[in-house]
Parts: sequence; C-alpha cells; structure tokens
Amino acid sequence: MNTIYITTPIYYVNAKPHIGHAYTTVVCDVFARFHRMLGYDVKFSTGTDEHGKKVEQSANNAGISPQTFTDRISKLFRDLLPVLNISNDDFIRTTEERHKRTVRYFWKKLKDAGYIYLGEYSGWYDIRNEAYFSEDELINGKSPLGGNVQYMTEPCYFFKLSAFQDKLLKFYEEHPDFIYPVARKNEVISFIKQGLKDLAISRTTFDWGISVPDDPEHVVYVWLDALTNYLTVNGYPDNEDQNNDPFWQNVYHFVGKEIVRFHAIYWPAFLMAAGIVPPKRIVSHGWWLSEGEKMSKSLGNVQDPYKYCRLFGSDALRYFLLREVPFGADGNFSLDAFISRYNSVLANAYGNLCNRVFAFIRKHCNGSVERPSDILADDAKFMSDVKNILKAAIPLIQQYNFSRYLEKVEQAIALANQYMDFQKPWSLKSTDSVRMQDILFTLVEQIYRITKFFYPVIPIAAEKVLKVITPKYQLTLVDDEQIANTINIGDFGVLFQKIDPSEIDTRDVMADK
Ligand code: ME8
Repeated sequence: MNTIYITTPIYYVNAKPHIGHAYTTVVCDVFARFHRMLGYDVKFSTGTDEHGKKVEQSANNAGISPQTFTDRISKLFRDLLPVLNISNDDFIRTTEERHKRTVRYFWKKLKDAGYIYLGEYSGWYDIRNEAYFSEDELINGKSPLGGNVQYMTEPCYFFKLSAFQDKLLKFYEEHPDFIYPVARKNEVISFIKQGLKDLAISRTTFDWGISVPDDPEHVVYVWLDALTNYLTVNGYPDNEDQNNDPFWQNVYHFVGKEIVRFHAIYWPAFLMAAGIVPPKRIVSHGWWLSEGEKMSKSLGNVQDPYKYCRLFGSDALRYFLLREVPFGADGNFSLDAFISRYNSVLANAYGNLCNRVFAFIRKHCNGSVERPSDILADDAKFMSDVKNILKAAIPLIQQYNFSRYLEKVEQAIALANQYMDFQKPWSLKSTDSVRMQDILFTLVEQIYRITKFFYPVIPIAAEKVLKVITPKYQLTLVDDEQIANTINIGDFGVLFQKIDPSEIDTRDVMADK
C-alpha cells in the first residue's frame, strides 16, 4: 500500500489562530483526504510550537505561567480542527513528554556524530522571530523579519551547519522536486551559495524550553525543538529506523513561504547529521493578505476562521480558501469575494443542480430511477466529457494546484447543468416518461462522480449528497465505480443556502483589531 505523511507547521501559541493558520491546515486536510481516496495509508499531523522567549514574555504579560498560557492558546488551535472539519491523526504539542524525549535523543545523536560544539554567541536577537542577526543584516534598526532586536552575548552550543553547504546543494540537485515552488528553491540555493555559518542551537537567557542533555543551563533553540516534532509524531526514537519507515520516506511538509529556509536548509542538515534521510517535499504557499498586508496578529489585521465557519459553514470556508488563490501566490481575503464565490458555485451551480435533480425525481418519479437500457449519443458524450474532465483533475492535486482542480470540478458541474437544461426532462413528463427517467438517472450518476471529486474540499455537503444517492457510497477515486441500477432518492434539504449580502452584519466577520 502507498503511504504518505502530511504535516502542517506547528503553530506558535503567542496568539490565537487566524485565517492564515486555517489555510495551511485546510490545504493539508484536502491533500490527506484526497490521498485516502486514492487508497493511500495517510498519516496527517498538526500541532503547536510552545517554547521560546516570545511565549515566556507573552505569558508574563498576561500574568500567568507559561504552561497555563500555552495550555490555553494551544486549545484554541486544537478546538479549531473539528470546526474546520480537519481529519488529522495526531496533534502534537512541543511541551509534551514524548516530544521532549525525542528532542533530547535527537540532540545526543547530533552531538555523538560530532556536529555540536560549545562556543559563545553575540548578536542582535529578534525576540519575536527567535533569531539572531548580524549588524549588517539589520534594516532601520530592526531585524530583516521586522522584529525589534536587542544585543546579546551568551554561551551557546553550535551546530556545524557550515559542514552541510555542499551536501545540501548536492541534495537539491539530486532531488529537484524537494522544494516547491521553483522560485523558493532558487532563493534557498542562492542563500546557501552566499555561505552557511554554524548555527546557534541553545539559549541561556530564558528557561521556557527543553533543557539541553547534560547541561540544564541551556535550553534547546526553538527551531531545532520545533522541527523535531515531525520525528516525534512518527514515533522516533522508539521507531528509530526512519530511513526504512514508509511514512518518513514520503513525508510532505506544507509551510508558508516565510519558513522555507528553516525547513529546506536547517532541517535536512540536522537530519543528515543524525543519519536520517531528509523529507521528501517542502511544499510552500503564499500569504493571505488583509488590507494589502500579510495577515498577522502583530499587524492587527487578522480574520477569524471560527467566525466564518459559524456564519457560513466549514465547507464554504474550505472551498473559498482553496479556490480563490492559486497555491503559491499571495491573495487578498475579502468578504465580498467569499460571498460571490459561495453564491455562484456552491449555492447556484452545485447546490441547485443537486436540489433540482433530486426534487424532480421525488416529485415526478416517486423518488426512484432505474439505469437506462438505452444510452443515446448525447448521454454518452456527457458521461465521457465528465469522466475526462475529472480524470484530468487528479494530477492537479498532486501538483498542489488546488484552484485548477476546483475549476475542473466546476467545469463538470457546468456540463451537468447544461445537459439538464438541454435535455429538459420536465418537458417529457407526459410524452416520454422512460426517456425522462433515463436523463435523470444519467444526471444522478454524474452528480455522484463529481461529488466524490468535490468531497476532499467540501466533505460535509458531499457526504450528504452521496448518502442521498446511495447509503453505500464509497470514498474512492481509484475505480470506475458504478452506482446501483435502481436509485432511491430520500429527503433532501437545501445544500447551500444562498447568502444575501445585505443581511450580513459585517461586524460579525470583521478583522479583529
Ligand atoms: O512559524 N497567510 O509558526 P506560526 C498564509 N512555529 N499562511 C499563514 C499566514 C498568512 N497570512 N500566517 C500564518 C511558525 N500562516 C513556527 C513553525 S514548524 C516546525 C514551526 C501559516 O504560528 C503558514 O503556514 O508563525 C505559516 O508558515 C505558519 O502559519 C506560521 O505559523
């Protein structure tokens, strides 16, 4: 059986989740559901990144202990998962014992292999982004990541990152698809070509972290701690032979573009040092913007995924996030665009197609239609067109092209609506009820096919539709499954209620300030 291991970044617990976090998690969920439908054994994990000076400071500001603080915010990320209908297999917190154990073991591996040494570090430290910068990297007195900096000197363990410069370049050459998209790969390569310095991987200026084995004055650098979560979830070190682990051999790390460097440089270097093969893919996407800037808590322009799910349902939010912006590009999150896509595709094109076909069968065919004995040329063309469109959609997901995939699904929906409008089953009620039923059966069968392709993105609505067609629906994309020869359509409500923009109180979905 094919296996795949899909991960989201683990999110910082310095603030509650927003649409940007929801996006990566939804992308991974769609990728996971899609692969399950193709018959893969899927492991899918997400979680929270809870250590570091920034979290310690946020907890101090809130007047509570870091543990209480992280428990509280981590819960907001965890509770969002069922709200977004996420099918993750694991939720990891870096404050868990299982993770601390893995990090300490991994540290020792790096140390025993001779890649860690004790030195001293001075530099400009960006607290918000947990990273040191040299004087010449600062921009207008701030770090290149935009955070405030302060000058610090501390004893510190180093990782011999410089030893990996050539190995990494060779690795990218041998694995040309390792970093997606190519633009990010080129950035990484030119960054490395400027020269890799050894990396400070411990801190002594705060306590909120995993203590370094045999030297508890130091805590492990938060990125080494955080990246190791991917191994913890995969059972390391009990499951020590990761190189022969079918999930590890096929691990896909989905990340926002700002953390590609950590995943594509540091992480494979750490792994190589420990004798573990690097991940299969680092798949990076662009940013959701709000009011023209990256949506982020520190800018105060975040949209709340809880609010969108409550008002419009998780299917609608999932669909919008994947359809609105080509994967990899930045995109603006706007309520107007959300409503317009919802109404035109979910409510009108798809919802209405299902409603009118099912309602018609219930009203004019006693709720039941039989497989036609005659297939006319029009029917055959409709069926093969839908089939070809859907078949062409499969590789698009494997290329992370979620918006084009959805375009294909929408093309198939449009074909079904056109077929119905052209065949006009309502005009045959009194003249040719057999042909009328044949048309309806053909429509139901194609709705079934199309809906399976829509399922990874809108699982709740899709399962409702599949269930109405047959209680024995199968969530597969591999075979050319045929539905039963007799279809009984049960009671069916409105799938997506049309949104009247004038009835939306924008304060309900407004960006939090
Ligand atoms: O970086 N648009 O955590 P984080 C799109 N803990 N995606 C966005 C986004 C936006 N405006 N804002 C956030 C960290 N994201 C580390 C990761 S992994 C070992 C450690 C998403 O809370 C996107 O996936 O800052 C981005 O990479 C991630 O949230 C950053 O989350």
